[in-house]
Amino acid sequence: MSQNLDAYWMPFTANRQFKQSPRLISRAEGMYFWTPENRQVLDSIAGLWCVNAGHARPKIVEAIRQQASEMDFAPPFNMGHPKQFELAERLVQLTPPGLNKVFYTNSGSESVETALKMAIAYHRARGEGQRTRLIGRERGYHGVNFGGISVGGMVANRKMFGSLLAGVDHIRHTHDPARNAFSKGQPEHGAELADDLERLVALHDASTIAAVIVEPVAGSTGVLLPPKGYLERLRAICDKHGILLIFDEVITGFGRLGAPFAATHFGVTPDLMTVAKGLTNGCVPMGAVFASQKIHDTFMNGPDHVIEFFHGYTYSGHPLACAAALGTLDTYADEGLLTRGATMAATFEAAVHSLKDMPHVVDIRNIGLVGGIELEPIAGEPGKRAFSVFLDCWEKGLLIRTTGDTIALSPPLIIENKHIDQIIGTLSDALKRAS
Ligand code: PXG
Repeated sequence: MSQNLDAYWMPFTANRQFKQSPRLISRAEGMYFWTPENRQVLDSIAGLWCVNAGHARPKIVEAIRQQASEMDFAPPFNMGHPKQFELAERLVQLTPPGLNKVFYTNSGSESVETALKMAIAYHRARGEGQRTRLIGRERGYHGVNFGGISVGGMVANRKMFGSLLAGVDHIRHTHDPARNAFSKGQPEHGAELADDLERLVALHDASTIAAVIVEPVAGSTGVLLPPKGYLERLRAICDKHGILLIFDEVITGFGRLGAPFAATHFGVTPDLMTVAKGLTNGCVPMGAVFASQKIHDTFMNGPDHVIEFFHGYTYSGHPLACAAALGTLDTYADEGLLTRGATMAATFEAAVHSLKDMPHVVDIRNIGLVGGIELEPIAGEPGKRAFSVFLDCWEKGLLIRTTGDTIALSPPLIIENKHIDQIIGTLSDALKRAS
């Protein structure tokens, strides 16, 4: 390796391990990456749950190219550019009914901060300024900014960073392998875990709680599905107590479950929804918060010339991101990708569950085009076994993702049967070799 790797401090990476044996990718197309040495690697994780239409799609590439030459930047405050409005109009055609306002951000983490701030400010604007408490869920992942790690529930992402936001609490997670191991799709048991919110209402009083944030399907924390009836129950408890429900759809948005959003798939509509990733097919950083008309209108109450929501980013609705998102939505529409996952789900489910009897496998979970394969950890060395499978697959031309000892699969929605066969074949060989 002639390139100097010293200066770059890599995110969420074991830097020293990486720099001893670097893994570089330098080109991508369709379902594949290529290394600088031109070795082909199948992408079974859509980059990082984001390249839902596959890599280097012509309409997206062209949209970015054109926009870069037409207008590079437009100030987002007090000024607008046509594509911001066009994109918002297109997006609200896809969102569940009622979520018809779009606020732009640049990442999932920023979407989460924006939604949390909106929730608190909304209650204040309607005269319930004491509703400031935010409720997350154990094992939740909501990005890496302070609000997100405060409501998040992954200990490694929290413990190094001090006391975090005050006034946050967590409901229990829904992972219950004793009752639900090897469930296909939504597990049978655990709807009653939503009642844990009632416990926190009894403890803190509903009048202090602004919002609850959950991932409809948790990805980063190991592919955790909502038990049947759980999300409906959470929605009902929020309604009963005037608490806003926020769905973090950064991973589940844009076709991952076989419907445009998890909210669409499960038939449960939140008050606020956070997205990013698949919004631009991962091509240009962008996120968004979808808000209900009611929340939006509550802010529109002061004098006309006064800013209603003191929040926004220099790059909110960046022209390149808007162009990429429009090219992405065109590609999704042309190829029916936002529902293709539903067509492929049964084949994908059977393939993922065929790994059941492989060495070390203790649970398999799936929904739409998401698969989670959980391995028994090596005693005293959590994460090491799954990471060794990751390295083995990489050597054999397959990119997977691991979190703890769970292998997560989330392929581009253009996946075909031959790719599924390659993923399962490579993975099963690696599992047989894993110590
Ligand atoms: N919310 C959810 C539900 C996410 O999955 C974020 C927020 C933050 O998005 P940004 O764009 O700020 O990274 C995410 C991000 C993994 C993995 O391995 C997943 C994410 C990020 C890094 C790793 O599963 N999701």
